[in-house]
Amino acid sequence: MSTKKTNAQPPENLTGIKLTEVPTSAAGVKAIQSTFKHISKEVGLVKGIGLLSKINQTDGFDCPGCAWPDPDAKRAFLAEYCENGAKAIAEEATKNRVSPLFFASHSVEDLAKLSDYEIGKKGRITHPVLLKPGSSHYEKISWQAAFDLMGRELNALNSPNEAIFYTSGRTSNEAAFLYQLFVRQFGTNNLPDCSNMCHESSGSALSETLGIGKGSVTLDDFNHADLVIVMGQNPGTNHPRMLSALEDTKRNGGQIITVNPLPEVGLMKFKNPQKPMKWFSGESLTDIFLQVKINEDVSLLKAILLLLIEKEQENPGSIFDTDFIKEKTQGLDQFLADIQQYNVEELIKNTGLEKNLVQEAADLIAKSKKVIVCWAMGLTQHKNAVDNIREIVNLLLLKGSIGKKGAGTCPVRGHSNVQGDRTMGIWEKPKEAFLNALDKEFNFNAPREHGYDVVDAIEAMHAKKAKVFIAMGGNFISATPDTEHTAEALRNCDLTVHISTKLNRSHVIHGKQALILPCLGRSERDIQESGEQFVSVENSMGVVHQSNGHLAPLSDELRSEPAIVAGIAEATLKNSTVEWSKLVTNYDLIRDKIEAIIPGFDRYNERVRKKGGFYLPNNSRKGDFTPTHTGKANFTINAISDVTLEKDQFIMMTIRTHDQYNTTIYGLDDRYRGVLNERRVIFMNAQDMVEQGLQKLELVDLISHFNGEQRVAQKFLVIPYSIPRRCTATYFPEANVLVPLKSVAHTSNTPASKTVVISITKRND
Ligand SMILES: Nc1nc2c(c(=O)[nH]1)N[C@H]1C(S)=C(S)[C@@H](COP(=O)(O)OP(=O)(O)OC[C@H]3O[C@@H](n4cnc5c(=O)[nH]c(N)nc54)[C@H](O)[C@@H]3O)O[C@H]1N2
Ligand SMILES: Nc1nc2c(c(=O)[nH]1)N[C@H]1C(S)=C(S)[C@@H](COP(=O)(O)OP(=O)(O)OC[C@H]3O[C@@H](n4cnc5c(=O)[nH]c(N)nc54)[C@H](O)[C@@H]3O)O[C@H]1N2
Ligand SMILES: [Mo]
Repeated sequence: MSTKKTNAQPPENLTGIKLTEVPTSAAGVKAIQSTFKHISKEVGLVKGIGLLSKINQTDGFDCPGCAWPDPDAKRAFLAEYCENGAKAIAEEATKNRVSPLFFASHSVEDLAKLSDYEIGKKGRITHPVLLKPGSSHYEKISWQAAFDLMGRELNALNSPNEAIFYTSGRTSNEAAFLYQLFVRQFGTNNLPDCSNMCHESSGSALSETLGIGKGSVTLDDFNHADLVIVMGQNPGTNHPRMLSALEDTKRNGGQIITVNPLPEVGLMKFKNPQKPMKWFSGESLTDIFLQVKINEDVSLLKAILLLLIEKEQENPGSIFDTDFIKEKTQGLDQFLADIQQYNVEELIKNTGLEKNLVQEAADLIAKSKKVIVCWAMGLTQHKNAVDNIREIVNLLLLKGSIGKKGAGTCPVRGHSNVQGDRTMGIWEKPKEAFLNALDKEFNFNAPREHGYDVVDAIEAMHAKKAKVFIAMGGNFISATPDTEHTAEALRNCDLTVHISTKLNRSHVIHGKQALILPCLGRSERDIQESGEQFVSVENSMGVVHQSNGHLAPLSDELRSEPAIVAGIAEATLKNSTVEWSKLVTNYDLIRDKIEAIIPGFDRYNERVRKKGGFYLPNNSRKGDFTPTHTGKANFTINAISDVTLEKDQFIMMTIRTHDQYNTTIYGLDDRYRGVLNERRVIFMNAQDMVEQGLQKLELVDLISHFNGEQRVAQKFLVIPYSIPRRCTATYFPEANVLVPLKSVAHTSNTPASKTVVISITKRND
């Protein structure tokens, strides 16, 4: 499964790189210029400004950019938007159209030759289209014919478990709830989602240790924290509005430690676009920057913990919250016994850091009473990702920093409703209580056997154990690892279906037959029989609120996601106990059903209409850990990285540029890292380059090594960068071909797309 190449990967053409100085601060004037450049190009200036004024306002729509929460009450005067939120909106509200005429003049094969950037720029899909068996072009199909085809194919399977139903995290609560209900009435739990590749490791670690798979903090906690530690996250690009919260922490006297192999510009200096008068203060957000080696966070945390334990032993009760530990936790003795076996010096050596810097960080943590730890993909996408997060919990438990103001866990979610989709039951391993409630309300027997997650779904399709693939949003081929292997898996299917807003690579890497069903985006009005509807979403901090589209739909043919699910369900299920069409006439009816089944949604329709929405219950926020398997918060024993590099091997992390939203490529620049007009680059330590005999902008191939297998990605340009020795970085999706499908995090099964072992070879051309 390796070097064979098809057109599943983006083409290997270079686009004309320009290198600039790495900027010294994020946001500011350049961000505003970039915002207006993207909206005027994609949407038009007047309509674009109208749109910006509605993002994240209480009467507006939820920004599809990320899951960072909005302030509970006070919202910025002009808008709660950021440069990258504006780009996300511009992408969705684009003037460009992919119509049946477009498909008539572009074959699937021709489209596959385009880069993801070029494919995305073709625009929004206007009509349902079908690719018939053996055909070269998609052609128009009626909605009913599309639903009937899906019903026929699904019912022809030997077992419901031969179908896979993927979800990406933009799907609203209402659509997600109907979707999982349909899938379970059809008879399977095959509900993989983007979360499997994202924060699954956080969910696994937090449920085990604290009894809830979600974070504990609210936005207001950032005003009260003594210390915020930001690990494995690049908020300047991926959650720009988080920088305002970090600014609040600093204004209130708190401090910030950043742990990252890269000095990400946004965390170093930030110019709040909402406060231009303050741009000249030039204050740095980060107080202590720990430039850790990739996947050495457990070593770092253990070193810090040992330094803290030493101090605590000198003066018991001075560093740790002994009352909290006694009352609320279990497992301390085993944890202490285990960690004492490690040697601080060796741990620090693993991290690549200077001891005095680690000591400085430990001293700051020692004196802080209220600590928040934030993290994202830099911690969740490694083989020992779950250990990373469990070790963070150990630290917070020792400090008594969970369940009180100004302290707690903050896994920063990606997609704007990825957390809500899970709450709605998009999960291949549903809880018994949830299934019981579904059975009772809808009078059927939901399947109990666990379904496939993303990695298992790919294996099942590859082994021809699954034959129909349906995706509610997302871009499966470009988001998943092992591109060529995954492409073979999709091509094995009898039918692939994508419910999408925009054209993407997954539409052209298809099964024997393929459907694209175009849906409304967040920014568009959703009119059903009873009138205009709103949907609801849950942000990273468990606030459920409404999202109202304001634009006229770009085509009369578009349907809402709930309406599409209802159409598929009616064409597929015989004698369903659910009144699918009726539920879609008025989304209040869907919300009533959600309220009947999922705890925390009482008076859903009333409370979601309140400005700013409502908080879902969260046991760890209240310091109640009774839902864990021991009834207490659990200390855990965690392993340090076991990756060993042979001579001439490097660790590679796959990260995002400032100009992309996952697989949607807004542009070819990574302004904050000084790379313009090129995505096929590899960042390397300058000394490593010397040792390898590589020059700046040298053209190389990358080869990944896993269990004796090799995978190759051709034509990358080497860029010297501030990154620890033996560590490298490339962008996804271009580097996904190198990520082995079977290289996953234990427990969460998340692809280890930030620990890829590679070697680098010069090209002769
Ligand atoms: N504009 C924009 N916004 C987005 C997205 C987008 O693509 N574009 N994607 C959304 C989604 S779905 C998600 S999940 C989030 C992703 O948000 P992030 O997690 O911030 O995204 P990545 O680019 O994957 O960045 C990972 C960061 O972790 C660091 N890192 C990598 N490996 C390690 C490690 O071993 N240890 C430590 N300490 N750090 C490490 C990298 O240097 C990088 O700074 O953003 C969401 N928001
Ligand atoms: N190597 C590597 N791989 C990774 C990652 C990484 O860091 N490194 N990150 C992983 C992470 S964190 C994630 S979350 C996944 C993302 O995986 P996905 O969620 O599958 O991918 P996206 O790129 O977010 O999906 C974009 C597509 O969604 C569709 N879309 C946009 N808005 C809507 C909408 O409102 N409704 C519907 N139905 N469709 C819509 C559009 O057609 C668009 O092309 O990728 C993962 N893959
Ligand atoms: Mo994500």
